[in-house]
Amino acid sequence: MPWPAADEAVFDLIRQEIHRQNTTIQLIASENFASPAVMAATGSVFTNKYSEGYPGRRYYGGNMVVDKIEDLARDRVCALFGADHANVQPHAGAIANMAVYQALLEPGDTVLGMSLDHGGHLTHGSPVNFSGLLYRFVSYGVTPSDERIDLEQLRDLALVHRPKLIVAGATAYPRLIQPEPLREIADEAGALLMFDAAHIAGLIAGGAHPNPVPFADVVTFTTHKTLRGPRGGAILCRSEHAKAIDKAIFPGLQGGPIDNAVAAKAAAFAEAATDEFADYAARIVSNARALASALAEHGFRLVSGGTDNHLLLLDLQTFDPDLTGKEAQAVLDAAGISLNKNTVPDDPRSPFVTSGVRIGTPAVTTQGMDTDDMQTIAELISRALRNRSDDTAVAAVKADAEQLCATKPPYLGLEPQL
Ligand code: DSN
Repeated sequence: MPWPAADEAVFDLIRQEIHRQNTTIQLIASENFASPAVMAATGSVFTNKYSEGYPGRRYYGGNMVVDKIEDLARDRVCALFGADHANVQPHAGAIANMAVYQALLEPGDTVLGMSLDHGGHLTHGSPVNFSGLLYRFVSYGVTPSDERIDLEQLRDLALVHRPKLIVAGATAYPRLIQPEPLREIADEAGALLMFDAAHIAGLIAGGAHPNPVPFADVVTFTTHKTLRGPRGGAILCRSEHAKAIDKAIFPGLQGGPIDNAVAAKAAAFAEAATDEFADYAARIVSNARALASALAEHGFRLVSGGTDNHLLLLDLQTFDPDLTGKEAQAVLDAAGISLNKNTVPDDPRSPFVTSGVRIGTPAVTTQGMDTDDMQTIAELISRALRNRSDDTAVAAVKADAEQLCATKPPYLGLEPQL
């Protein structure tokens, strides 16, 4: 076939990104390194197919193989989490959440969600997001004393506002979320319960965190975070909601599914069902705990005092009142450590500046780093931030970060493929 020659401009940038991922430390809590099987499925010929509809009910021809891959993905994810029904077509977590709202709510309905600055997500009712614009969200948060979800406040709000839906789940909350008390509150208030498990889906699949599926009406998640699959979303629900959820995704919100992503999701769901993955999920948590204690020893304050999951939130205000999350992120980028600025509960600074940073261990755990490496990473973070006005000191941290990564590079020898 007369294919065009490899596009060197694009391939050169792919090589640069492979180099960046191999030589710097990836601590963004929502990122991971996908496996060769997931990468191969993502880059497969399923990218060429259009398949609006669902297996056995498509609008276009030629979907005999696509039907099998989507059925495989649905069966595998239902078995993984013990769910009645799955929709594996959402292009992203935000669209999965949007579909649940479209399926279960009318515009203007009242919903309870965790506020963004206490660890929630934009789609949990932020006023600048479709969720806050279309629905009447009421926010719950964490207690000022222990910075854990304030279940008493949540219950009071639920009984006063009588929401149609309670949204659980978070993007920057370092503690375990027990689904059972949330179900009890939802039942008491006559509300449905949605659990957004985007961040912790891999921890749940690996048995490190409780499974919300038996307690929630609907569970949404992304497949690329702790679950270590391709970019995308998925929805699990009780059978009674299956029709409405499927209809909300297609034709409600999306056209054709991204079938190469569906194939890669199927690959990731099989990987997540293995004993090796359960061991991986446990190591994500033990690494996060080790990193949290080491950072505390270096003088950082941890929101809620530590972590039970894959992430920790550093409140920089006591470490150095002049250091913003924005500056810390920039300094650490220069030092070969990638993480993100993040608001801390009741942050006096804006979400673009912030007083904290969020740090996650899913990616470094995938590349084989252990609790000793977490001590090293804590030392590198501390050294870079303490010496942030000294370019030579920051460059020395970058060299040390590169040396650490060289012991466990995630993508050794990887080359872009034609
Ligand atoms: N961007 C994701 C995260 O980092 O948590 C949430 O959508």
